[in-house]
Amino acid sequence: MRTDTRLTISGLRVRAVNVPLARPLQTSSGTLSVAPLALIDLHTDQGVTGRTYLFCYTPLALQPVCALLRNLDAVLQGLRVAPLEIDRLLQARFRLLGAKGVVGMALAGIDMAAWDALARAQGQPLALALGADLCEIPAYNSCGLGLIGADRVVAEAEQLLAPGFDAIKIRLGYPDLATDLAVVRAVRRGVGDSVHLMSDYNQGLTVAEASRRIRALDDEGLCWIEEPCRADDFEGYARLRTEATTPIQMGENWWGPKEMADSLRAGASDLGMPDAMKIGGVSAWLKAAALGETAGMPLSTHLFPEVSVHLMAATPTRHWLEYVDWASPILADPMRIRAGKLAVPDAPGTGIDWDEAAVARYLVG
Ligand code: SMN
Ligand code: MG
Repeated sequence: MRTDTRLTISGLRVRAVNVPLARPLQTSSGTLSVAPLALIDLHTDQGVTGRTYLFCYTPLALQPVCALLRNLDAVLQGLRVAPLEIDRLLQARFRLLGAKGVVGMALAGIDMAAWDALARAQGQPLALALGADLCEIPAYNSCGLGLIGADRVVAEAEQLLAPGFDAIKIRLGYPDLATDLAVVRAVRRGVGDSVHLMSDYNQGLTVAEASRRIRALDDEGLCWIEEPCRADDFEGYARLRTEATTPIQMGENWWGPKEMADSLRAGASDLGMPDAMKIGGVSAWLKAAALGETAGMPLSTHLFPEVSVHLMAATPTRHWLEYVDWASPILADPMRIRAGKLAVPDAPGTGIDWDEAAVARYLVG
């Protein structure tokens, strides 16, 4: 007997939550104390529901993202759950406005929810539905080590390693290079040589200042230096790359595979870390993974560990998964870390289901 798993969209449910961060994060480009999340439930006539969340960075953007998603409800009703076709249609619909920013976020959310629904309808984890297999992905803990100063970083580094991680990310971009160096050296002395240390400037420096600091940090054994300066200055990055041997990492601000391709063509970075949302969802991630493969570039993930772990399983040049627990309080089954790795969950779809009591607690619209 053939089981028909074709799905038709019956509607979107969109909710806004501000989830407090267990550990507020100060970066060189602003402090994060809540995770403003747009929760999407994509309902189908067949009773299957696809789910995802969007990370809106600031509560100021949360309601606009939700409002746009709600406007798209009427556009989506009755369409087949065919993410590539939905994307084609919505890209055309937003051609005149452009599909970055709030629009790009909404489109990525619809794509991720649609892929979740497709995988659930097959009773398979998303990784399997993409043709990849269940596996374990090495992860670094990114839940802390904001700009808290050299006297506090060692204790926090130890807390971040405690669940079994062997890799953590340090935020840099203190007022002076001496403090950046003092922080990195304090963490290294505190945690030992075997721990992988990533670092992230969150676009805080000019190219000239980045050049000075990157050269000074070159002997500290960092896995990478991330976003030293403005993320769209590919030429500046290409220059910086030649000035030190520590790999330069960027990608969380690539809006779509086209910007990633431009960045690769400019030779802007050694490593790439597309963001599942800004790159455009699951469909676009697969294109980004193909670009990474053809360029021989190791790819890591940015935020969204729940969907990203499936995407990494389907990424030929997979490198590190960024672990953050920011959505965990509202998830029925938050991700579990085993010996510093995250396993692709066995549940159908991405494995995202809401803890409705927690959602009700943090609901703001
Ligand atoms: C980051 C991303 C989003 C919010 C705060 C900090 C950071 C990272 O750039 O890569 O984790
Ligand atoms: Mg970053």
